[in-house]
Amino acid sequence: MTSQLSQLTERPSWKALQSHRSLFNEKNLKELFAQDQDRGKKMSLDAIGLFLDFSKNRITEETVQLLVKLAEESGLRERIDSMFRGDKINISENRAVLHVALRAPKGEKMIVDGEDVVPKVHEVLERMSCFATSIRSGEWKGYSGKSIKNIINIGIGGSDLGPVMAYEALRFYSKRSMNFRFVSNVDATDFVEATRDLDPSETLFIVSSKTFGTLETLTNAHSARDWLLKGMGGDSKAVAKHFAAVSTNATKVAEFGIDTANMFGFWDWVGGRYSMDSAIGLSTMIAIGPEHFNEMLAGFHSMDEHFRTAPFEKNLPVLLGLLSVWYNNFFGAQTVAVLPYDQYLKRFPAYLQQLTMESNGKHVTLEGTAVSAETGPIYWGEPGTNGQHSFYQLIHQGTRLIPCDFITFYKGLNPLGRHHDLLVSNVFAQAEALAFGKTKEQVQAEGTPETLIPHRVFEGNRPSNILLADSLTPETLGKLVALYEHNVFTQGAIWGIDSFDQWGVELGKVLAQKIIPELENPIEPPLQHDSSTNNLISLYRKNR
Ligand code: G6Q
Repeated sequence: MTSQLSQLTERPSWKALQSHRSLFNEKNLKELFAQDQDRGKKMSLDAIGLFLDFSKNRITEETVQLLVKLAEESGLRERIDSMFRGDKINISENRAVLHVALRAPKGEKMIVDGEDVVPKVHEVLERMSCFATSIRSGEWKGYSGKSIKNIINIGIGGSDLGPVMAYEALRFYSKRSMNFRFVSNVDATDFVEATRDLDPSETLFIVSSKTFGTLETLTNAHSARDWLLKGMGGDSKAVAKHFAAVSTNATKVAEFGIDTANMFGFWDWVGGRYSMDSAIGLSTMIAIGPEHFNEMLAGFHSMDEHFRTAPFEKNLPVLLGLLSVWYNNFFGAQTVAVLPYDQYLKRFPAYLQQLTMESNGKHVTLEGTAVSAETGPIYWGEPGTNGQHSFYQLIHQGTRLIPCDFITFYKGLNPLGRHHDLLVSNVFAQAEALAFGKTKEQVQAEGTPETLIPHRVFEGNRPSNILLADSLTPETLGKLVALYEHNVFTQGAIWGIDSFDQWGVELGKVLAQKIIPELENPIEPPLQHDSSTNNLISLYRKNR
């Protein structure tokens, strides 16, 4: 399918967009708004309980039409259908990409290699549900007969960022009598700080690793076992009551000594960074309970259905993806800031960093040839209003173009005096300031001394999207995550890359395996790296 496509930059819509782009050298957002009094309402979209105002973008209706045409000429429709059909669209790993099956309701069919995978998904969900319920109710006892109060998820990358983000995002719904912690880094500090005040007899570790072969996770899991056994009198039978595993690799789980009755599986068609709604979400389910977890899955599913069925010009993830392509490829913007105005979403930008950059940080097309345009923009952000007092300066008055996604809610989960109105007023004010700025004349009229005027001018014309939802529920979180998953998919489809592999993380891993014995060897090893690496290894050996 993709091989029949012409090269990206040769597509008629790409060329049309290139010439259309020059319109925005003359017209800024202020003028575009002046031209059409209804622009704010017209350029917004209300779908499945999310409201997107995309009017403050450097676009006209024609831009949207051309971008949609680009999506069509890039085969986006076919790629969406292909993903939902279970085709092996992760070509470099020869795998289907079917995270959408993780949230398919019972009875729906999704086929991988001729097999309907939905029943398997629900079987695992039911087992997770029973396990989570027995932990939450106190029925599950640790080895010394005490109930579990502390859950520690050990995992890294896709087996960590989703669970941490979801726990923080849904903390409002979590069982407050329990503690939830997350250990990912191979730096011992992570493990030591997470466990220092905990009683092993009340602690359950969930070792989350798709492969069960990841250096960081296995190192932390071994330290966890040592810590547990030390605290429980050294009886290795304690492991069965204090360890669960989430993995695709039962053999390795058993080798580690975890009872496979406490193992929850998933499948190779779930990418790590697309797995927070699989068994990798076990800590989330224990925190918020199976019912809320199911609501989250329903949220994911409604976004999947919207993505699969809505026409591109009314499709939230498609629109967001196309806007990213627009700035990335036609304005040279290198980043996208994601700015959630909700403290519970404080780890959402970190989660999105992996989702977006591991997916679309690619330099070759599906055919293995160099991509003809820039790919994956850098995603970053912090929750509002904190960012306003640090890096927003650069967004408002710096020399770079940084499109922003603001996310906020009509209702805060912790109503307290005027807080929520103040919070939301800041979202609207920031987007307004970015778009319309402040002219020299306005600054002058304020009586500003002549020499300070240039410093106080805001050029404006800085684009942003505003996403609004009712409140941060599990269902809304599911919708938001799926929104960005499919946004990433859309961008990847335009560039014609494999958004589902991650070969870029391999080289460093391999080199570290060579360096580990060179650091640990009691006898000075012969070093055959470059002169910098050799010197650093020698220095470390001398000074550690
Ligand atoms: C995600 C990546 C990566 C992965 C981690 C952990 O898409 O594949 O971040 O999740 O390397 O891998 P394991 O779950 O196999 O330990």
